[in-house]
Amino acid sequence: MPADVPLAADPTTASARPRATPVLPGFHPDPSVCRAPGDDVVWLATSTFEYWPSVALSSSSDLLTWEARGSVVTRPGALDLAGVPDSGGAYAPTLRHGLGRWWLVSTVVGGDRPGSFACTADDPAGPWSDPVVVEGAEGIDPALFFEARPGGRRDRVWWLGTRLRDPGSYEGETEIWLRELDPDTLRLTGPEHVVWTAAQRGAVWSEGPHLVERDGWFHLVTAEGGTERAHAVVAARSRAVTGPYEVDPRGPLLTHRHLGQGHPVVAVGHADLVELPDGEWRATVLGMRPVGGHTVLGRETFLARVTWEDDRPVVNAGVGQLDDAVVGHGPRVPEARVDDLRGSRPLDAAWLSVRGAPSFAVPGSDGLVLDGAGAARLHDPTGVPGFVGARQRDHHETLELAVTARPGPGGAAGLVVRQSGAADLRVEVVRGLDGDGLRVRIVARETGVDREIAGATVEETGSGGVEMLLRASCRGDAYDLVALVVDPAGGPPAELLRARAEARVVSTETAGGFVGVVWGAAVDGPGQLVLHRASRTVG
Ligand code: 6LW
Repeated sequence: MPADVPLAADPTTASARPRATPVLPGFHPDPSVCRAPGDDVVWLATSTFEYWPSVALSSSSDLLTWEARGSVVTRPGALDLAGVPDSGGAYAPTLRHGLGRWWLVSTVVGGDRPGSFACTADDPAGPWSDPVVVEGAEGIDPALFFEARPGGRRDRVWWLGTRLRDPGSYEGETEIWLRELDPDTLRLTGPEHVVWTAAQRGAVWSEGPHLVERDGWFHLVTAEGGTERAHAVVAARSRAVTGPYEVDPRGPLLTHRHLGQGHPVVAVGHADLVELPDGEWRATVLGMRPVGGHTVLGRETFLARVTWEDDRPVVNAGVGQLDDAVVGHGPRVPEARVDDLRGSRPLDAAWLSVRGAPSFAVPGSDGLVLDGAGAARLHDPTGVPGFVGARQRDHHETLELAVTARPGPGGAAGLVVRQSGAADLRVEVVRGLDGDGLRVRIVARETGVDREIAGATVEETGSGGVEMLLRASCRGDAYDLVALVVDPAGGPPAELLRARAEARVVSTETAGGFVGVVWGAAVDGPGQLVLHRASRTVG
């Protein structure tokens, strides 16, 4: 057959096309996975960047269904996120068990007190120690490895990090270094070993390094290519922790960069490996699911199977890409959540704030009271804005807030679909600087510039504000934004305003950064917002 005759589409291949859905949908990047010896439960940590509390934890016994288990850093003030920019803050963590304890290491990037830190806990469910800064731990993406000494005691602790090469021979050239860590003083000790630059010549950003020991080999699993479309997981191995590491000659362990931008899951990389009680191995990795070229959910956590051939890891053997069938995962619809905040109920662990604890949000009998007097303005680049939100988890999901909005002069209060301080969609009630009258408006904020797409005046009710239902429904490539006025007489709420905004506005591709949409309630400037109820439904 001449080479230029197009091959007929193979229907079996088309219908059997691998499908991959995240095991942790929505903003769950940089997964690090760990199981304590003898334990059936597996724990996973993901980065939280500028959001508070810092470093999210989840647990699972089958690695397919995960339960949110709070965060590592929860004590207000324990980690200084003041001044961290969007997508600064707590970067890629590593979660490990060693010396009879749990360890979590990560790095604060940007802000007043950047640097890598370590926390420990007897139980990963907490309490965790406050973070301790590890002096001299340069760069980002720290990892730990507990090496057995000749007598068998696994008490030699290695700290791995990744940093820009100085001088580098090209932009984005990085190196992975390791040094011993004194587990009592949390100080680095002994000589430094630079063990790795990149698998592929010219590759940028060797990062997310993790060390795994198996049958006398130390396997270095690391990402490269940058966390976007060229992301990849690569492997190397050595007979000694300190190297030399020999690159896996079979090429990347896992990547989707060769599958084209139209593939449903892109940017696949940043793996961590775990051995299960039955001797099977799994990898957690991050990936992105763009719709029409735009990603609103950020980087999500996926699962893959790892087998070993000739003492080298293989990911999803026979398939070579993420595929639910390999790990027995089926697409799952995130469950609906209703947070009824009346009766002085506090927010649960699914709720996040920006750059610090939400001291401006106080539980009250009528709902959670967000008071603008105690918060920075919504788009303030350094302070803690009056915003609380939860991760958007699905491309087809609705957030509905039942609120009483009482903005003061020049203030706003309402619903925010937040990708960053420069990119959001809002349905908000505003009061002019003269203090007279309320307006409801729908705003798309792009590159730091607000654009009102719909607006209407609204009657103030007796409480000095207005009771409303505010709704954002993601429909894949767009959001429907709706404001309804609640009838004080108990009749059905009346729709006041509705507009459609492109999801592009709050996508990673437009806004940049490493997070996904976190949506919720905000007070911006003088005034209050009482959040009575927040519901998240998928479909
Ligand atoms: C993370 C690193 C990375 O620490 O970006 O590009 C950082 N890759 O692995 C944020 O996830």
